[in-house]
Amino acid sequence: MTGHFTQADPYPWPFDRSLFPANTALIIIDMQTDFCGKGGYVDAMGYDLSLTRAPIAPIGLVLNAMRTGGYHVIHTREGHRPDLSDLPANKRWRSRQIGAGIGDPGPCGRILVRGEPGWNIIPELTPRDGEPIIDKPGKGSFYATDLELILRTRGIQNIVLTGITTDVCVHTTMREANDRGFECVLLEDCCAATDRANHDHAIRMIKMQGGVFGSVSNARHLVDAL
Ligand code: C5J
Repeated sequence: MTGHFTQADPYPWPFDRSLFPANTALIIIDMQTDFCGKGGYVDAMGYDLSLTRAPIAPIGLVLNAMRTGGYHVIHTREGHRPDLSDLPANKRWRSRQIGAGIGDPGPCGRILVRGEPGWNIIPELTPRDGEPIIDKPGKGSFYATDLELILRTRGIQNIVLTGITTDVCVHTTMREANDRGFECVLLEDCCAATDRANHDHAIRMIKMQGGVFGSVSNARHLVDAL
């Protein structure tokens, strides 16, 4: 086999074996205190933080390798304006049903509000100068953001997806990217859900139909390929 690619399932990725720094971006989704830190949104909902913290170290390995190799690195943060003008009423209502009202005060400040301590990206994965940070009000990283403009302007075709949560923001972003013609791989040990079975099912969904949303790999395979 020739070209540049990583081992992945159900097909070696990317499909055209064009894995190069200029056309490939690592996207790290929502590695914020609200999703994996004590006192944040996920903690307030009562979910197991050890699940959403598990990808921190593997993402760190991939981030280091991709920075060293000169690949594009992009971070995202889920959060809302302090006046909550971009927070749909149903999203707020649902979050309050589970005791973690978005916009309400908590141990890490107002939950999922821009500028609050809980909204920050965790120190282990702090963005570097020059790495774009996409602030998004929704689950997908394309909706109501300039992510697509940044990717197209930079000539990026291949996207390596990491972050939390596998079944919500990562999956939504992968689907949005796939529909726009981007070639995606999800690194399974660099993602996690608030429920292990949901993570596993989300991975399984990607692999259907010959890779309906792309392919699935892991940190070791990707780092070996770079
Ligand atoms: C969720 C996310 N799960 N980052 N957000 O509400 O996946």
